[in-house]
Amino acid sequence: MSFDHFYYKEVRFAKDVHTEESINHAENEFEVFDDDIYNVTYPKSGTNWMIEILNLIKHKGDVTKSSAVPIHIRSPWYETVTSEEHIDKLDPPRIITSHLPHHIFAKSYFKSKAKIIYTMRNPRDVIVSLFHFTKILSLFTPTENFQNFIEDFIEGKALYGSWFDHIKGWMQMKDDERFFFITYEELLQDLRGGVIRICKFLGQELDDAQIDSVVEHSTFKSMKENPMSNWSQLPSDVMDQSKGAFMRKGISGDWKNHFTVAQSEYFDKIYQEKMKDLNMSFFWEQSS
Ligand code: PPS
Repeated sequence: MSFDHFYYKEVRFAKDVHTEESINHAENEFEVFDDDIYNVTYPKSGTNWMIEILNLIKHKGDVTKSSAVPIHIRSPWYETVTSEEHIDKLDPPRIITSHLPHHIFAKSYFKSKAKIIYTMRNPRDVIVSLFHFTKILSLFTPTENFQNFIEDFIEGKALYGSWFDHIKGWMQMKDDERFFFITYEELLQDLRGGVIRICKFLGQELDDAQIDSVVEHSTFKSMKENPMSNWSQLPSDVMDQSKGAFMRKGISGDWKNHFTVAQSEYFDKIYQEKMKDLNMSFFWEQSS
């Protein structure tokens, strides 16, 4: 997986999107407020979907903001070099996004009452989604070699490092009352149920019509058609969507169209080895 990168605490970051200073600031200097809400994910796991859901919940289903403000400005990735100006303009409660692993996350978070929503996705589908993403985002040098791509992913050479370490790191917080986790697949299966659970976690009381609106405007179709959510506002020299859409398929199991049987068996073996010390079972382990 080829992109101009540097390492910070053994995790790969992208030059230009991040700098040593921006990551150091995110880890050591960023001030977390008690009423903040953090949307944390490994890349390609449903980050934007959760931004849409959380912002719609915050505004009780009202779409004024989500149809006027680009998604990365509604909930900036706080570790990136360009986030500060957008974060400074957020109304409370701030909904802030991050792909940072647990060991680099804002130190001030751990002394705060702020909440985290952590969304996970079948890593095989994460690989496929990322593989296509590298073709449209200019910071990557795309490859056609899917086998190498899988190997790089397994070895933690992707942007933001190892998926396995990300999950295991954040799952240390699974019993913390400030931490809520959900999977992309659960949202696909029952979006309304997921929205209700998130509202409960956030202590947000929405009536049925407001919940309906959150659901309606956070479907794949609505987000794909919303220019403020489909990244079409970005110049094509940064993200070239003539080569493929950011809102690509939005399904579970597309990995079956990309992995050979041998690749699938190889990945399963590594997955079992790497995840064996985490005493949890995930949705995709039954369904894949
Ligand atoms: S990023 O670049 O890391 O922030 O990407 P991220 O948002 O985490 O993941 C992008 C994938 O999520 C899909 N997506 C959705 N699926 C279902 N419903 C909704 N509403 C939705 N919004 C985004 C998006 O299509 C990418 O997955 P793939 O498999 O590539 O389609």
